Amino acid sequence: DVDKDGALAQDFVKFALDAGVLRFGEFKIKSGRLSPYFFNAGLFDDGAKLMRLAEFYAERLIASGLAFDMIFGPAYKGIPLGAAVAVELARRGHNVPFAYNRKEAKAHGEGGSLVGAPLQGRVLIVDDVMSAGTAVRESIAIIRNAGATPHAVAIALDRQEKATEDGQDVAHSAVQYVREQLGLQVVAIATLADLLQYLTDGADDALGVHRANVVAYRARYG
Ligand code: OMP
Repeated sequence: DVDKDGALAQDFVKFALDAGVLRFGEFKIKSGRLSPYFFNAGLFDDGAKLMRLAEFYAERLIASGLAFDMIFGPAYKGIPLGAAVAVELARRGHNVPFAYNRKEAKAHGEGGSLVGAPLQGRVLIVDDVMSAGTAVRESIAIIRNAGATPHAVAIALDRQEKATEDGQDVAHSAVQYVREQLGLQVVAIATLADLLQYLTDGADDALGVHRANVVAYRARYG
């Protein structure tokens, strides 16, 4: 349902802007690109915001009809996201196992770098943002090494940017690469196109001034 998806995406963009999660300015992002906007999921920083965020992911996931066996939240930001989404899905009658990783392997106690349910079956990665696709490739490697199947990725924002390989921009988008080359489904609450739509339709003139910068950025890296 394209209309319903579009409405959800517009609600989400508004929510992220109101929460200060989505901001305009000049930001150097992980790939080295200089971006006129940044999405900082760490600023979903109270219970109500996390609950609402999880509702958006759950809504999208259920509407997509995606089937999966468990959730993996990659350290660090994917951990609270994956946990919140697992709770919200369970509340809606879809209880699935949840796991996450540590960045540093622990030598004592339970040991290892994976925590929670054993990684097995079709794994849904829950993360914040996809830009050039580096973070998701790391999660895919962790899941494969554990003998499970990386099946899909749920993200809040798809920045719709070109992927990089060895630091070089390549022709395909990161999401295209993940879908077509790696065979994973990608479910995003909102995309850069949704953000641009919001900036175009918005009554708020203060936001309108950012539109040109975002359009220029998309022309270069989109
Ligand atoms: P890629 O690994 O290039 O796909 O970038 C995704 C990661 O970059 C995210 O998991 C974040 O750690 C970080 N990021 C953001 O959080 N928000 C943004 O708007 C942009 C980035 C980024 O650095 O590309």
